[in-house]
Amino acid sequence: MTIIITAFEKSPDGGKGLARDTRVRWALEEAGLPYEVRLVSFRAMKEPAHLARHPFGQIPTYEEGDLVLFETGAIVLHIAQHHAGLLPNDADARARAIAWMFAAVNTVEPPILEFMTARLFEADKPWAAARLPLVADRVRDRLKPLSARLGNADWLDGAFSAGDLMMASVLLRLRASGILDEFPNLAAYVARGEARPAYKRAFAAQLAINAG
Ligand SMILES: N[C@@H](CCC(=O)N[C@@H](CS)C(=O)NCC(=O)O)C(=O)O
Repeated sequence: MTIIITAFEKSPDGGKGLARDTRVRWALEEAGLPYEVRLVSFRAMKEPAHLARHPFGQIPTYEEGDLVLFETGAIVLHIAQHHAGLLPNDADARARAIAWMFAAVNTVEPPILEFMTARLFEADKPWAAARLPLVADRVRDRLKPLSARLGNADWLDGAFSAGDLMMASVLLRLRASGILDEFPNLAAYVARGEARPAYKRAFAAQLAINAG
C-alpha cells in the first residue's frame, strides 16, 4: 500500500531539515519503506481537504490506505511498531524506547520550541532581551539531565531506536543557537544520528524540494 506524507511546498527553513516531515522521512528510510509526498502550501494547509487529514492544519501527515495520522510521535510510533529496525524485540526495552519518544516530544521539545519562538519571532519585542536568557535556561534545564543520562553511550538505551530518532530530531533544531554545543555528548549524539544513511536520505529528499 502506498504511503503518502505531507510536507511544506516551501519550507520556511529553506531545506535545513528542521520541518517535522524530516523525522517521518527518517523513520520511513530506517524501515526501508518507499513513500510519496504531497506538498502543501500554507494556504492549502488550512483548507478543508488538509484539515480532514490534520485537525490543526499542520504538516506532516501520514496516509496508508484508509489510515490517516497526524502528530510525528504517533506517526513514527506507527511505523516503528509495524516494521523492523526502530524498536527492540524485548518487551521491556521496547517500552523504554517508547518512553524516550514521549520524553522527546513531551519533555524536551516544548522548551526548545519556546526558545526558538522567542529567538526567531519575538526578537523585536521590548521584553525580548530580558526573556530570552530565561527561556534558554529552561532548555538547559532539560539538556543537563539528558546529557547526564546519555553519558558516554552512543544511544539512550542500547541500540539505536525510534526514541533516539525522535530525540535527535528534537535536539538538532537547537544547533544554530549554540546551546547544543554546550553539551558535547549531546552534540555528538545528534551528529551520530545525522550520520546514519537513513537520515542522510531523508535530509536529501527534503532538501531536493526546498533548495533553490
Ligand atoms: N506536534 C506536531 C507539530 C506539527 C507542527 O508544528 N508542524 C509545523 C511544521 S514543522 C507546521 O505545520 N507549522 C505550520 C502551522 O502550524 O501553521 C507534530 O509533532 O507533528
